[in-house]
Amino acid sequence: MSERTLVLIKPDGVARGLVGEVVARIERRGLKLVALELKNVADDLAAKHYAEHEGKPFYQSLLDFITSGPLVAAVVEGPRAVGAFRQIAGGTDPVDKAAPGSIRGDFALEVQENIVHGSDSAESAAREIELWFPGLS
Ligand code: DAT
Ligand code: MG
Repeated sequence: MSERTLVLIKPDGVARGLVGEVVARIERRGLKLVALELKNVADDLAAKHYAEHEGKPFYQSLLDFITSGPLVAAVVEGPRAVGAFRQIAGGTDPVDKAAPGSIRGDFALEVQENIVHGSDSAESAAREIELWFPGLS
């Protein structure tokens, strides 16, 4: 059974020229792009996207980072797409949690500047896809 997930290539990934690299890894795994857009993110979209982290010490810094430059938002589809992309991305902390061979394990050193976002569940994916690509069929 196919599912969808929301992927962001965050401003650090775009600035470092890693869009093609990330897209290649998604496609190589067999996942399909069903939407893809380069965007400058408004404060209110950033706040809605990261609403679960409101009140945490890193929240404001996270919003400043995600709105700091263009990012790429994408909807990715395939069997177990949510888990498959989280696996490709690697754990949140690029050094302590992301394995070498994952996007974060190969390209990142800091927790905040960790290149990509992927939805963490089917429910989060549905919410995030509606936020970033309203009305996508
Ligand atoms: P993930 O992006 O792996 O789903 P998350 O949802 O827990 O991780 O956190 C969202 C983002 O917030 C994460 O990609 C980087 C940042 N972040 C998380 N924990 C952090 C921390 N302790 N210090 C600084 N930034 C953090
Ligand atoms: Mg998350």
